[in-house]
Amino acid sequence: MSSPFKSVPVRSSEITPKEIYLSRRDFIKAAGVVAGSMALAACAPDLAETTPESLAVDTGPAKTDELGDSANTFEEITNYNNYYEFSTNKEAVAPLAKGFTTAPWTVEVGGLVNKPKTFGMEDLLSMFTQEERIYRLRCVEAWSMVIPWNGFTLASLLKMVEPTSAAKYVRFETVYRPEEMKGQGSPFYPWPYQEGLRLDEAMNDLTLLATGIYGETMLAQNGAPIRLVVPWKYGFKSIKSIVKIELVAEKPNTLWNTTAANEYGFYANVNPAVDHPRWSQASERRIGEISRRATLPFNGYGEQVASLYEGMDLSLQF
Ligand SMILES: Nc1nc2c(c(=O)[nH]1)N[C@H]1C(S)=C(S)[C@@H](COP(=O)(O)O)O[C@H]1N2
Ligand SMILES: [Mo]
Repeated sequence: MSSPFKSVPVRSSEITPKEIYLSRRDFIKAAGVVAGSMALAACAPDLAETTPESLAVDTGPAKTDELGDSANTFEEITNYNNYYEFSTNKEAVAPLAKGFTTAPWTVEVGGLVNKPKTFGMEDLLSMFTQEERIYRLRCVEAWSMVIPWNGFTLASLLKMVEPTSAAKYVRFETVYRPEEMKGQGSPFYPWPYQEGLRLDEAMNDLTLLATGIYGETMLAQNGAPIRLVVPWKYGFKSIKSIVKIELVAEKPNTLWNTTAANEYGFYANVNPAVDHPRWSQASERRIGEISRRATLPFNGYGEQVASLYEGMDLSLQF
């Protein structure tokens, strides 16, 4: 019926700022200057006034994932986003999300657990070890990035609330705040955004609750203050701005599965052998690269997660 993940033409007024600072970044690279606010101020004082906040972030030495792929830049990660609550236009999300209220914030964890608890963001940041995880993110639309997240494992949170033996799935819910998120006025989607995982997927050590990127507090466009990251699944599983986590007995509904069940499955494991009904999933465009690269089964994380799906027909798990 509706057309999920439609590509919206980008107006030049939206492209311009990005073009400016991307080319500035190239200039900085070419000049062999370490990206940092001091260096920028010294090299390009005339442009300093228009410098987006993000450029002041010192991303430190180059980061790579375990396959040797370079992390995308902070600018790329924070200016090309899927977040339908704000916009269906990836370049428009960052400006629209500016000023979104992320504090105070609580995450209610309950359902089939012995010790339900509502956590304040401060608790989540202090009670759980925050680590860096450099993961590939593969969108179902066939673009990808490498993102250095900061966060903690979902498993550590779930262990604290003690799921009962009846709990088989985990359901996640994004904040519902249509005053601040104009996209939630769209009648085409069943708001609030919901997602779900099987309990063993949720307990896998790769599954992260992310609170930061490049060591900086998460920005609104990336799902501040806390979002899920499931790196072996298509990006839409990695739900943003979570306010509720519920342990349940039945497979939960998800926004995308409800919207177009034939296009977006519950499992949504990255699988180059199973095409989306409207496009190939065999290859992808890594943001910042010119030629396409092959998509890897389970997005390259098969060693850690393939055993979760033993006996399942993966050709059906689009
Ligand atoms: N609440 C919510 N979560 C969401 C989305 C969304 O529209 N709303 N988009 C998803 C999709 S399709 C992708 S690819 C990733 C993008 O994450 P990023 O913008 O941080 O790269 O977020 C996912 N989580
Ligand atoms: Mo996506």
